[in-house]
Amino acid sequence: MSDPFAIEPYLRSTSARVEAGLTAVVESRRGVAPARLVDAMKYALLGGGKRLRPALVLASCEAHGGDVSDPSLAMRFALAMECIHTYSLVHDDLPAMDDDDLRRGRPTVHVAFDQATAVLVGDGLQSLAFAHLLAAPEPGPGELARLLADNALLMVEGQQRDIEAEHRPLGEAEVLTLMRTKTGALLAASIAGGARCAGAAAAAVYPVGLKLGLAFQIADDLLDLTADTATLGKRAGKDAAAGKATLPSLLGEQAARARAEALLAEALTALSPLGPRAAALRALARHLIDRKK
Ligand code: GRG
Repeated sequence: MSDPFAIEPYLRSTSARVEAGLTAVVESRRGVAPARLVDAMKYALLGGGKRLRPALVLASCEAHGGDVSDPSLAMRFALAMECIHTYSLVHDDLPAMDDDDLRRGRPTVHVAFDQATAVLVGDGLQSLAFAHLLAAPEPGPGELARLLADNALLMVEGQQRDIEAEHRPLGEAEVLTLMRTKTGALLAASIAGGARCAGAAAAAVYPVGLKLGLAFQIADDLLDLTADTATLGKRAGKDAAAGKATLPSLLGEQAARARAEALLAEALTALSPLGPRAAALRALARHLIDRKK
């Protein structure tokens, strides 16, 4: 049975709220920090991006019966999460890493500004994420900050695995570890953190988030093979050209797609006891692998 929840309007409305919040977070440095850095952080944070991680935070909090209003702890965590994710994209695009000139349909930060500024934008966004989260008046930001820090660290470790994989072939188990850390960690932390904001145990939800994180990365690897640069807003076909080990390259496209579907089905089964208030989370979970960009 298909879920009747309309995911596109939900994403449009959460994105609008998240973008207003991100604007306020970065503008809080206006007049304090050098204007060029504030402008570059704002350029990185706004003007594109699907905002899937903040949407997962909010949908997971809602699914567990929590408050997702604009001044809530969940929104604070969602904004911190998007700052961390954006920092990782800015650094990943640098010439020393993936050397990309296009991101979210626009020139990357080091192209629009310069490399030193892009390094500082990433560093600044990371600090801003924790400063914003830890300024919460509600109890509990410390635990969420720990969750965010642990998973941001896993992401960095995953990035190192990815770099090392350019020089040697990986087996399936190693590819899965790479995917779990580089990509899965932040998605899992989004779902676990959202649940925590509602008073649920983050550890109970994290494994479901990891399944969805893996499914998301498989979908991303398939899109890299099948979608075009204009649709993706980033250069398509780069992973295959670089000979990167991905699940589609190891198993073939069909088997990889089937794996993503199986992971989604397992996650949806785990979420089913949450009932109707998890409709947005379930629809988002499906969207992670059905998306076209
Ligand atoms: C440089 C510390 C450091 C980490 C980099 C996120 C990352 C780790 C690298 C980006 C390259 C990549 C393909 C990562 C896998 C995760 C992923 C698909 C990120 C893109 O996420 P989306 O599609 O992006 O949610 P938007 O732009 O929509 O926010």
